[in-house]
Parts: sequence; structure tokens; C-alpha cells
Amino acid sequence: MDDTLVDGPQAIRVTAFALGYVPAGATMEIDDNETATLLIEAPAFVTESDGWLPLRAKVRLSVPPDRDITVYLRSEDATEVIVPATVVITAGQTSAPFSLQVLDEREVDGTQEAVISASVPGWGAAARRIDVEDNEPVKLFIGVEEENGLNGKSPKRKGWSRS
Ligand SMILES: [Ca+2]
Ligand SMILES: [Ca+2]
Ligand SMILES: [Ca+2]
Repeated sequence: MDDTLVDGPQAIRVTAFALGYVPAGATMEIDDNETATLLIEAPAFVTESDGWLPLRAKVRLSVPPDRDITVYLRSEDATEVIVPATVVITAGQTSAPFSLQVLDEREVDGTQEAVISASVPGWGAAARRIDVEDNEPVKLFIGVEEENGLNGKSPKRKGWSRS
């Protein structure tokens, strides 16, 4: 079905009637051929302390759709950032905001690259990298171990340590 509408993949209900048979239905998906480009806008840097970032990211379409478009979201590293499963760009709009949840773990893991992706079946996908900075305090200290008398041989040690 080639129309001029930017309407995304559509579920077409095909119903067959035949004398003496109960109506049978089948659903198939027809991909739209009026394509639009999908983009993700999101902060380039976040920190683990940010936690819940309400509506701080956005999916954007190059042209407004003629009907509501469901965009599927995915976080490639769900240990760093969580995104909702879907967001809907309503007809006539070119963007829809969504929230980010930055996870705060206790691991000293430095800055991690978290990639989030958005896709509309038949339209391809978009991806966006978010650098998630660690918030674990890194304590530097000089430790001097005391001899504990075990064989009298425990060496005194100086060192750098992270905790
Ligand atoms: Ca943390
Ligand atoms: Ca961490
Ligand atoms: Ca982390």
C-alpha cells in the first residue's frame, strides 16, 4: 500500500470471508516507504549521582509523522543507564522526550560509555553515546602495616591504595 503519508509500519487487518467459513483474520506488517530520519538527543556526560533525569533525552524525527509513531528504545549497557522500552512521537510532532535513569553502583569503574539506541521497525535505528562518570570517592592514602609478630617477618609496606 503506497501512500504519501509518513505513517510508519502499519498493521493491516486482512479479513477473508467465504461462504460457509467463519471469518479468518491475519495481521501483517507493511513497512512505510516514506521514511524519516530518527535521531536521539541526550546529554553527552552524566554522573552516577545524577540518578533519575526526567525527560532529559529526546527522540527526534526529520519530518512530522501523520500518525503516532512508537519508537523502541534500548540501553546497550543496562548496568549504567536505563531507558523506557518505548516512547511515542505523536502525529504532527517531530520529537518526544523520555527520561533517563543513571545507575549508581558502588564499583570504582571510571567513566563508562553507555550507548542508547532508538528504532522504528522498517526505518532503521539511531544511537547515541552517553559517558557515565563514576562517583566513587577514590581515597589515596599511605598505609604502613605494623609488624604483627607472625614469624616476625611481616614487612613494613608503603603503598597507594584505592577504596
Ligand atoms: Ca557509584
Ligand atoms: Ca561506579
Ligand atoms: Ca558506573
